[in-house]
Amino acid sequence: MNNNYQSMWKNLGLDLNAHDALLQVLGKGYQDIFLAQNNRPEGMSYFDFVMSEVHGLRIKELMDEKDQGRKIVGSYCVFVPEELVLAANATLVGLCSGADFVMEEVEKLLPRNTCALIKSSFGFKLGKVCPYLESADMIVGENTCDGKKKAYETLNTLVKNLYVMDLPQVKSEQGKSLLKAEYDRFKNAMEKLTGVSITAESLKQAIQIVNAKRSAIHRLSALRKANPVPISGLDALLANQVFFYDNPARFTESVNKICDELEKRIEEKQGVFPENTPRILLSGCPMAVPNWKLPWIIETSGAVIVGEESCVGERGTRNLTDESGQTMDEMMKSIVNRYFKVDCAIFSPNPDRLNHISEMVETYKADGVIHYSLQFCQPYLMESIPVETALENKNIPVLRIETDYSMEDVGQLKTRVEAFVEQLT
Ligand code: BJ8
Repeated sequence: MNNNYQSMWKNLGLDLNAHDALLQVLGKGYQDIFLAQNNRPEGMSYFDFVMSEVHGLRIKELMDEKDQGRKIVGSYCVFVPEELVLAANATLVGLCSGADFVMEEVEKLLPRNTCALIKSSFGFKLGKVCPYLESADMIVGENTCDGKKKAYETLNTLVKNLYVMDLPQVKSEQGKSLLKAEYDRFKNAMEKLTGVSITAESLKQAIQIVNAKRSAIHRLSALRKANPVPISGLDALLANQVFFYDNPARFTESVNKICDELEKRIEEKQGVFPENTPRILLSGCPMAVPNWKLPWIIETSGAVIVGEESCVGERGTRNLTDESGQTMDEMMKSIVNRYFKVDCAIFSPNPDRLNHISEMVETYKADGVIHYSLQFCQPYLMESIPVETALENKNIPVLRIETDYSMEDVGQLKTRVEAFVEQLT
């Protein structure tokens, strides 16, 4: 990565040596996992570029935005509505992290049996290696699982700009009212942060921008129904991950460009893997960059991933916000309606998720489901059992995986995944 960024990283307070080490690992992982794939769509070169500059050019762009008075908001959850951030003339970036860092330091603040996603976010803060976190003018936490809820209390002692959003845990009318009240409070907080009043016009425009981004991802997902599949699950996951970092309009354009290419590939029956390769639906916890371990194992074990039932995937992008509202009240209501449908495992009960998994199996013609939970993630580990039962009742093969960010279990996971794939052929 360009040496010119060193002073920018230094000004952000990063630990340059540790950060260099992280970039090296990231670069090597990307090379071995993504660039080693065959038959990739040409359009993926855009995402290769984005990833090569994910701590460079993109951060420089954010810094330029800040110089022009725009605020940067960081978030750990898909419940933080990008529409309200954009309407207040700010930029939203994802902060979840997918790699272990300074674990000894992290475990002084968090119990060992905390999920890797939370620990990793702390590691990136304590190790001073995340330019997104350091450039954020506001960091939004949310009361979702117990791990996150309690971790934000500790994070609040490490950062000066944490805002915690309360979220419902039940899909009831009271639950919806709580979400509405919290989105109203967040709207006020955004206006206070930026000094910009959100108007019906700016909100409508923001809704359209975010809908366009989600629609592009819907288009990409739909193309994965084809046999042979025109894009690998790894590359599709990457697009879903970049969704959280990139400039929204540029992202939309780039994904649509890839879709044009994939449509041609489908016409020509050109796939990344041979026709009739076993098709896997991946379901469970979100996968943040650079957590590519399991998808890489699956796609080097004779199968292709055709969909992600995950917040970095279809759970996060499934629904669009109704664009017909004209007044602020109508639009706020549409936003609440849209987000209230997100079926995160923190909700109880959560039957929609089970239905969506079955629906996705049919839509993407999956031969089997791999359910992925991070170790110590109670919501998704608990739900993995009813998910397995429901799918097995429909004669859909399921493999339940529980893992973390370390590479220690790669051999063991590969053996289990290969045996599962074998059973699908
Ligand atoms: S809406 S899935 S992005 S909360 S893996 S930290 S659940 S113990 S990430 Fe999530 Fe929002 Fe829900 Fe989606 Fe807790 Fe589990 Fe860790 Fe998790």
